[in-house]
Amino acid sequence: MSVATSSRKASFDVVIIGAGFTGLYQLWSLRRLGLRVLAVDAASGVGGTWYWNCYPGARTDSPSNIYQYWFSDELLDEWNWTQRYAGQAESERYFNHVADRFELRKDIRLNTRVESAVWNEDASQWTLTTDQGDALEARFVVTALGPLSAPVVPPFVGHESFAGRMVHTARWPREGIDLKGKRVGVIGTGATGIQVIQSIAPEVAHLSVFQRTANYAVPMSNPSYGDAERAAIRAKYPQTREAIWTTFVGFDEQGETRPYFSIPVEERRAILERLWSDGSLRIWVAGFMEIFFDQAASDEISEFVREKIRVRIRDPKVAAKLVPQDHGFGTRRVPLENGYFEAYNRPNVDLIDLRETPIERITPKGILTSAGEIELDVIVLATGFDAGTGGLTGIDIRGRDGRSLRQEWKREVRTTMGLQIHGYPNLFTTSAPYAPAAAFCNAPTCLQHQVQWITDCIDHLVKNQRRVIEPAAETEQKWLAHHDELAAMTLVAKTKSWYTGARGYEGFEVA
Ligand code: NA7
Repeated sequence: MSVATSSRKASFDVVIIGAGFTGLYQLWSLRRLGLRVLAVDAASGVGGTWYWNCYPGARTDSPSNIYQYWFSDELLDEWNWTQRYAGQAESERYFNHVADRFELRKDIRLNTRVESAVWNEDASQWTLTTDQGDALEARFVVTALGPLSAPVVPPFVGHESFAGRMVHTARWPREGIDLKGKRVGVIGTGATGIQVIQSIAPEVAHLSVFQRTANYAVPMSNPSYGDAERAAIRAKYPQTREAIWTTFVGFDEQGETRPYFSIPVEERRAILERLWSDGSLRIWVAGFMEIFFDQAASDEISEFVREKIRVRIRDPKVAAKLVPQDHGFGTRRVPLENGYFEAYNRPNVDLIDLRETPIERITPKGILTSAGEIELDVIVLATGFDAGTGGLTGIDIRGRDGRSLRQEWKREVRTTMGLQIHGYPNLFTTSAPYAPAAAFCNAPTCLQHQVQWITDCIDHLVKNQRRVIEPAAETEQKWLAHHDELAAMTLVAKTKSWYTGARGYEGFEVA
């Protein structure tokens, strides 16, 4: 049961917006300080990403022994992951278990979307209004909106004219959609599109994949776990817990320390083979750091991955379209896959390369590209999210002197370490832009780190009777300059992707 809402006005020490991975942990942490805390979520269940993304094939790309909370040994002992990479249903069950186990639900208000948050200078507090008519007063606000929670629906001409069913993957109906025997089009081949495509290809009558940018992907090895495997994993929890805080992106391995080109070519190849056969993201984030910095190393490693992909696709013309050529391996988010490239060997699957034949419009019957109309019963939009910013700008946030975050971020996105924003006192943000942890980090590790920092900060303020905290403009400026200086050294910053906030950049998006 969530909090009863008979009175629409209520006061709290902290209101947390979001009851997903971050929000649940933030609620648990702040409640332990003895504070009055409320978490609010638009969904009808907890779990955030794992509540909303119930499309076919949805699964984590982080191993279950890492994609979890570390704050409770009892929880670590009692929760039994059934496989290396948990599917959406298992992840959602985990968050529901956490909410029950730690009696979090009594301080969670579901089915409630925060519409605005206004800072009151005289009272040094925030007032939040919701779509349920609440006015929630809070000294501190923590946004736990997730980096990828505001789905992007590209403004294709004729969008509303489609007579079939059109659905974004992050708004997949919880009762599912029967795709058997249907003609389905999937737009988008990021991590989500890849999972959908490989999952539905065998069941649909025909699948048309609309690809704008070809993606690298690594084959996932996803063994089931029995008691023996779980015992072995649990025995390593103390080391794992230690390791994730110290590695490059929050996984449990650091990777090669020797410079890439100091290693003989045969040995380099052998290391890449070993990393590849692990069936995980190790080859990306626990292999060679040079893929992020050194063009020559990036070229060699990218070619290794291209070879691996190419041999799995029967038709060389299709392979030429599916094998990425325009960016280096690992400069965009690398998905794991399971039979994705083989899906294109099926007679019922077609690849439409939007760089050759762009989408002109959506029609009542399907999608019209420059090569003609493709008739469809269902269009699946796997077109991603307004990453980092979308959750925050979806709320009308008014800081000191009535300034609007939405308006300010239209001009320039700014934060101080992704944790606070100048002009918005007592507002703490998680998974926000410019955090060291914003995107290029295993989210669960870095989000837990952010929650711990915010908890310590609020604890400090309360204990020391300090009412307000806000980064100074000069501090923010220094942080942004430091961030940009480091980012500019990477190949990631030179590549268009949701990491760098790029969207609709190919010039053929029909607005
Ligand atoms: P992504 O990775 O942002 O992928 C979105 C996909 O949709 C990508 O292939 C885009 O092509 C494509 N897209 C977006 N807009 C258009 C238009 N207008 N026309 C054609 N194609 C389009 O989102 P995902 O949901 O797959 O993954 C998000 C993260 O969730 C993932 O990285 C994991 O961390 C979990 P593009 O590549 O931009 O050319």
